[in-house]
Amino acid sequence: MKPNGNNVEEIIIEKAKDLGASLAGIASIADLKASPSYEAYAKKPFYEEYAPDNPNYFKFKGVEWHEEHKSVLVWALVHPETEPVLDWWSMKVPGFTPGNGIMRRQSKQLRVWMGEELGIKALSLPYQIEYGGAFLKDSAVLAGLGVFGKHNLLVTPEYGTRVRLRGIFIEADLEPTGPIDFNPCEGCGMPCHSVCPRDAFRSGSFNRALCKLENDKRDAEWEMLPGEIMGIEEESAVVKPCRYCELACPIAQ
Ligand code: B12
Repeated sequence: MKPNGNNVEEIIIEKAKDLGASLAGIASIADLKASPSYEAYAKKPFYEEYAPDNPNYFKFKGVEWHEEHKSVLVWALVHPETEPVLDWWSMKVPGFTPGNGIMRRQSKQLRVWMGEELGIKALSLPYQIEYGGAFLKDSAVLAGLGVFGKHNLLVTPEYGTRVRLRGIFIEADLEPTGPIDFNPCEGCGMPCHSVCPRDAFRSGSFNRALCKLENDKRDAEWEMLPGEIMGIEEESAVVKPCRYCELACPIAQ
C-alpha cells in the first residue's frame, strides 16, 4: 500500500538527513531480493552459523523475507579518515562501533517517526546478516547512493567510499530513488587493489578469505583503550579494522 500524500519518499529521505544521515535513498524489496549478494548467498552462505546443518542454526534468523515489507530505506554516514574512531570496534560500545551506535539510534528514531507521523510500519535492521540484517551495499546501489567499485565497496559521488550504511524495511510500496549512472573506476589505476596488505585482489576481484585474514589478525591484536576515546565510561578492548582499500579510493578526496 502506498500512503496518501505527495512525495512521501522525499519526506522520508529529508527526515533521515535531518537526523544526521549523510545520504539516503529507497529501493524496492523485489529488486533487492534479486540482487547479486542474495544470489551468491543462496548458493553459499558465508556464515557457518547460518548453515542449516549447524546445531545453533535456529538461534539465528539469517535471510527471512516478509510479504509486508515492500521497500528498504538505506542511508549512509560519512566516516572521514580524520575520524578513525567511528570505525573502531569494542564490545562495550553500544552498537559496537561509535559510528554504528549513531546509526542504530537514527534507525530507531526513523522507525518511530515513520509509524507516528506517516502511519507506516517499519523494521529497523540489525547490522549482521545472521541476525536478520540485509545486504546494505546492494541496497544502497539500488537506491542510487552510489555504485560498486573495483574494491567491492560502495562508491558515492559525494564521499567516495568512506561511508557506513544502515537500513530499514518499510511496509509501503515506495518509488525507488536509484540506480544512478556513475563510473568512478573508469580509467583509475586502482590503488585500492595495490594497497591491500593481503593482496586480496590478486585474481582481479575481491577475495573475502584473504581480506578476512587481515581483519582476523587485527581482531587478535586488540588494544585496551581509555573509555573517553570510545565515548564510554570504562576502558575496553578495541579492534581497528582494516581500511586500506577504502581509504585509497581517490573519489571525492
Ligand atoms: C560480512 C562483512 C564483511 C566481511 C566479509 C566481506 C564480504 N564482502 O563478504 C569482512 C570482515 C571481510 C568485511 C570486510 C570489510 N568491510 Co564489511 N561487511 C560485511 C557485512 C556485514 C556483510 C557483507 C556480506 O556478507 N556480503 C555478501 C557477499 C556475498 O557480498 P560481496 O562479497 O560484497 O559481493 C557481492 C557484491 O559485490 C555484489 N555486487 C557486485 N557488483 C554489483 C553490482 C550491482 C548493481 C549490485 C546491486 C550488486 C553488486 O555482488 C557480489 C556477490 O556476487 C556488511 C554489512 C551488511 N549488512 O551488508 C559490511 C560492509 C559491506 N562492510 C563494510 C566495510 C567498510 C568493510 C571494510 C572496509 C572493513 C571495515 N573497516 O569495516 C572491509 C572491506 C572489504 C571489501 N573490500 O569488500 C561496509 C561497506 C561500506 C561501503 N562504502 O561500501 C559495510 C556495508 C558495513 C557498514 N558498516 O556500512 N566485511
